[in-house]
Formats: sequence, C-alpha cells, structure tokens
Amino acid sequence: MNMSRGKVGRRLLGLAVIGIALAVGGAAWAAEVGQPSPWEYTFQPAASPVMVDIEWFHNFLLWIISAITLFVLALLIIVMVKFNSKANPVPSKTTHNTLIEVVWTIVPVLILVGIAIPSFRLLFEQTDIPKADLTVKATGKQWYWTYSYPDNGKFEFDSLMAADKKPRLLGVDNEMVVPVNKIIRVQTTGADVIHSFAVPAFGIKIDAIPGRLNETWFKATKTGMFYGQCSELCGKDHAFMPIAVRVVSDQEFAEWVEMAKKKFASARTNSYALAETGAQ
Ligand SMILES: [Cu+2]
Repeated sequence: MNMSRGKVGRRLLGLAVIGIALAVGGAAWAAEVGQPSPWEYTFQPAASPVMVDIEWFHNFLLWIISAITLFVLALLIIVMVKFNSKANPVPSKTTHNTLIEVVWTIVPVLILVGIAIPSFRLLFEQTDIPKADLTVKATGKQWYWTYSYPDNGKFEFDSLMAADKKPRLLGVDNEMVVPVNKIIRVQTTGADVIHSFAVPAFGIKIDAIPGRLNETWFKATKTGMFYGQCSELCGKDHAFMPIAVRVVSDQEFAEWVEMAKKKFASARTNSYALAETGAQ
C-alpha cells in the first residue's frame, strides 16, 4: 500500500487523537467510586487506608521493574551493537571479573531487601487487625452471602443478586451496611464450599472456608456504595454472588440497625432466631 507522507501523517494524528480520547475517557470513567468502569486499566479509587498503601506499593514496584527492564534492554542492545562478529572480529577470552560478579550479586540483594521492607509492612498492616468498632460476619453460600451483626442485636440476613438493580451483576437485594471511618472487622466462613470475600476499593480479599473462621478488616473513608464479587471459583453461579457494601454516617447506621433488627428478626434463615426458638 502506497501512502503519501501527508496521508501517513494524518493517520498517525488520527491514532494519537483516539489514544488521547481513550486515556481521558478512561480517567473520567475510572473516577467512578466503588465499582468497575468501562476501559478501566488501573485500580478502583482507594476507599480505605490499606488500599492506599497497596496502590503505593504497586506503583513503587512498577518503577523498579520498569528500571530493571530498561537496564537489561540497554545491555542487550550494547552487546548486539558492540560485540557482533563484524564490529568485534577478535573476541576477548575473559571468563571472570571479580568486581562485576560481586556487584551483580549484591545489587539484586539490595533491591530485594528494599522491596521486602515495605512488603512486610503492608502484610502486617493487613493482618494485624486493630481494635474493631464493629464486627460483621460474612458467610459464603452457594450462591449468595449471609451477613450477621453480632454486636448490633444479633440479626442476620441474606444478600442475593438482584437482576433488576444497577450496576448490572453487582446490585443486591439486601446490602451489607457499615458506618464510615470506623474499623470494621470482617469474619468470613463458608457454609458449603470455599468462597472468597473481596472488595477492591477497600483492598480486602479473604477466603471463606467451611469449618474455619477467617478475619480481615477495613476502614471505609468515604460514604457510598462499594462492590465486590466472590473471588474463589465456587460452582455454577460463582459469578452471580456479588458483595455490595453501603457505607453511611453513624446516625444513618444507627437508624438502619433499628430497621434491620425488626425486618430480619424472624427471617427463616436467621441462625440466631433458630437457635433461640430451637427450630430447625
Ligand atoms: Cu462463591
């Protein structure tokens, strides 16, 4: 195909414009809080201190791997240009260079230590649960979640995907509700198979395993809706058991608790109610 210079220039300009439009559009979409957006290629905006640190660690690693990749690429290019048989017909017979061998052992060790320190700090932050203001227990079931509030009147309810609710495949009938800027301890377990409780904006992902109680925590720093999904392949409707968390003010939370206590007190699935009445 023969194209004049002008044509090529115009095509390149067109591609550049499309690229910029996608980047700007992506940035605008990515601003959506608590849920995925079209063409998203970064994390959802962070809504907890842990997620802020995960993002920082991710970017920190990105700089390091980019620098290493460019350095290796530069070495390869130098070797190809300087030491090919044309440019360098008589090769050197060198097999050892103590200084270089010491350097290429020590420098990677230092890089790994530099990565390990913030990595362990982050791991500690995630697993060392601070004193919780509130505990919510999330039980994974085929294929929905059951939330219990042992600190707030021991009510329990099921949360199923609601086909008529937005966002598609993420909206549920009964959301998990928590107060803003409070430390929420999430306990997870599985009733049948292994599920996994994950909410990207809070930086949490923890397996819900039958016969075992796992714990994690988050502190939501913004009010609004935050969505996640079961993240362990758990059967045919694995993709249809979303996690929807509504973060509200303290007062709204107190009102919701009063409402929920009445609404869910006699729910058939309520294991607290079953235990008290002795029903099966
Ligand atoms: Cu599941």
